[in-house]
Amino acid sequence: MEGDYDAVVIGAGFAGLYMVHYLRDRMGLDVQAFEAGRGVGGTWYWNRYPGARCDSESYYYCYSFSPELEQDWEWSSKYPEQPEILSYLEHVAERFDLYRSIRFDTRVTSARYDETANRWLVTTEAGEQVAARFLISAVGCLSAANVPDIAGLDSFGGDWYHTGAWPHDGVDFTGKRVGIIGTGSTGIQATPVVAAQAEHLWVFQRTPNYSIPARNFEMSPEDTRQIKARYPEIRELARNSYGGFPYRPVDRSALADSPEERETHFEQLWNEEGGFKFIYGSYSDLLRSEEANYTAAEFIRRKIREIVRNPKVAEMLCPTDHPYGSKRPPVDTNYYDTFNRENVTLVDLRASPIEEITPSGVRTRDALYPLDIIVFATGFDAMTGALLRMDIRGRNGVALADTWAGGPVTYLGLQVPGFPNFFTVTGPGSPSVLANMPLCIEQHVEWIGGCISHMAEEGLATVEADETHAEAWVDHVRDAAEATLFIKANSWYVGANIPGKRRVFMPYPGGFKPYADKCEEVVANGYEGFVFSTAAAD
Ligand code: N01
Repeated sequence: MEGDYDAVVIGAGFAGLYMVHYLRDRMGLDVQAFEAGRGVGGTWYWNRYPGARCDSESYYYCYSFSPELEQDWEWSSKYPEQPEILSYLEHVAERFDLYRSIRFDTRVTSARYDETANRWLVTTEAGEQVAARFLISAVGCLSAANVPDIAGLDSFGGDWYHTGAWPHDGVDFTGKRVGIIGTGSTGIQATPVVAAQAEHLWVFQRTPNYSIPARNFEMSPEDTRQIKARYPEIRELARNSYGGFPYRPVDRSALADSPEERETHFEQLWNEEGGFKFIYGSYSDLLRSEEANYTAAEFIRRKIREIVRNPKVAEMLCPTDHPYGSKRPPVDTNYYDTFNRENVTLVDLRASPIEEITPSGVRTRDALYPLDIIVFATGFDAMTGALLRMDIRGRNGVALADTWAGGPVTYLGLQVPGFPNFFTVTGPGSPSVLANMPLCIEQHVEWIGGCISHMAEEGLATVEADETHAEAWVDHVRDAAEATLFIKANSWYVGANIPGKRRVFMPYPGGFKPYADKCEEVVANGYEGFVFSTAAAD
């Protein structure tokens, strides 16, 4: 055994960094974090693909726990690029002296709960083993890259990359024939940037997507000054909102406006605001009413037809098989316009699916596309993938993979029955990916810290989600999802992108504020739904 800690944290992205800071510096615990990457940053460490940038606005896609940090850090633009967000996280790690508590280049492969000792035994890829009383997963919701199992990939004579494991030295597309597979948020960000470099780009599209222009801009000193002066109000707005975004709540149905009024409103959002305001700051029922949603979807389809000059290509780009926003809405810079370039071709995989990858390129049912580089923008085994790639075993050696065989079971996305003293930051069943991630992370970290403090004050040895409460929570998440249009799409929210994955709606769609209120209510009711013990094996 190479260490015995109060807590082991897995991951050093937004979640892991704050978890380490909170437990170590605010609570005085002995904490060790493990991180598979060579540096901090999590998703912002791995996703270095061209065009990678945040599609939430910088002024709220950041920590709120330190007013000094908030005031000191300067964001260059509304939607900063990946290197800038990574610098921010490196700055946080340095500023709060977190590096000394993180072991890098160290992948956790298994964690087993030893009931007699009340310890989690955590093993790394190199075979090192440490013990800890608390095990906290901060592995992120979108960190297990999904490279589709396409016949012949091994035989490909060119280079291929997954966007979520991008080479640190970058990739030079100059003079290359490039294929991008996937048109989710990532593919949509990468396409215009790769197109500007490559000799020719083929975009392999299985499902067309609704993308909203980012309308990015440089932050002027005056923008920054105003935001910094308003931070308490901005954070308050975010904490009291559905999505964790600091937008004024809109209480109007899209159907309450006349078609002309709606058009004016959508035009203003599309042309001036851009980004998530189109969905979260426009009308209150876009994700609840098919009729209301249709008005937004039609508006976007009209825009696509206006922008893309070739009517056939425009039609191929128009989504028709799912409501707007039922898949995570992408935000772009010049995505649709890129299909007006001579060197870009859209390939419709619905009409002609990929059959194999050959030494020279991608073969669909109808054609062979000779390529030098293939970019897989094919997403992630979301929410459960990174957890299940580790062998996590709770009481009686039961594997998390078995407990979750029918889909993830958690109470509030925080704990799993049968896995004492194991917490998941933004686990399945929490708002996480449906809301502003840094805010969701802070709320979870502080809740977990509060729970551990409570245990110390009361002399409690273990905490564990009660099975009945966890099952009721899973039912509640499902019911909440069924009241929305989210379930109308084959998205990664339901695991549809991973062949064989059980179809379960994983994030909590009831809203950040109601969720945070529920977490507080649980505490006020003596941690209702959590079971504590004073001795480990009672
Ligand atoms: O992944 P995705 P992503 N053959 O799963 C296609 C976050 N993010 O990396 O829709 C052919 O959304 C798949 O097709 P289909 C954000 O939360 C944040 O783009 O399944 N195609 C789809 O088009 C986002 O939602 C930022 O039919 C295949 C694409 O690949 C999440 O990450 C930036 C295929 C995958 O889309 C994931 O986005 C970027 C196959 N076998 C991403 N398998 C920020 O700025 C999959 N596809 C914060």
